[in-house]
Amino acid sequence: MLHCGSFRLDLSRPLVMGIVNVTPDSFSDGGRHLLRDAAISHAHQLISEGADILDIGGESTRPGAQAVSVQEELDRVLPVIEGLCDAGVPLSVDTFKAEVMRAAIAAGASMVNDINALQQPEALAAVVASNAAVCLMHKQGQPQTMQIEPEYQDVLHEIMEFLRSRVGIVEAAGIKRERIVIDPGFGFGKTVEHNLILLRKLHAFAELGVPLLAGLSRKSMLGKLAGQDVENRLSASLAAALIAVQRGASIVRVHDVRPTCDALKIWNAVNI
Ligand code: 7PJ
Repeated sequence: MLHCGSFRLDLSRPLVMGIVNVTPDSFSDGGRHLLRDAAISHAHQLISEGADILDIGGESTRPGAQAVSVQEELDRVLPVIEGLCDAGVPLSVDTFKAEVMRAAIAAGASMVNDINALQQPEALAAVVASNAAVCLMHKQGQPQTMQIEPEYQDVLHEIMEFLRSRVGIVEAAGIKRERIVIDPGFGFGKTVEHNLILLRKLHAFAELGVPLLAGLSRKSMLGKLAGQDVENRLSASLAAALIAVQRGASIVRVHDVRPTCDALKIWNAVNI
């Protein structure tokens, strides 16, 4: 069971986290209200398609993406969280900024998805002071430059040890294990080969004793492997999600909720 605010999520079956981007580049830039309304209606759509959790983000962290200010990020995500806080599924806020975490939790978010793994002391304090769950993700470098020349001696070992250390620190700070999820951070300062090693050896992360989240949906490694641009990566994304689940992922973070839920129904039926 994952303790996620007032929710208790049963992880005996893989869960689907649906991605809700509240960024103007994802929609035609029609202003603040249109952005909010589009995000909320997209979120309701994902819930109807079977999303178990929604991950709401106001700043793109894709390779090379532009940074946004705290105020801009708050202006984007808070109205969406407020609009969805009674939607019946736990809301995760995808942010590395402590101010955004605090405000999002106060507005009803019950999970923090931090690509920076709560390494900022104020971010750690913000989650400690709440009952929200947290996803601790590994990345190498910063989103603007992380894909330039990622380097590891032993990618699996380094990421396992980073996450082991973060789980220890976060637990010692007062966040109980039942609230912690880890994520190797596919594509965050990793070459295709690094990502493949991580996916191949994903089972190893079970040793850390906390649930694993995998985010592979539409990522460039899939584009490179399948020879598809970002609009045509559904099949590759479904294959990747199934492989991740088969190798121990408890949560998959995806754009395409309905197809992923359908694929997982087959997996579940075989794995009773
Ligand atoms: C991830 C994420 C991921 C977690 C993004 C994209 C890039 N959070 N946020 N794991 N990816 N926890 O979706 O292509 O893999 S943004």
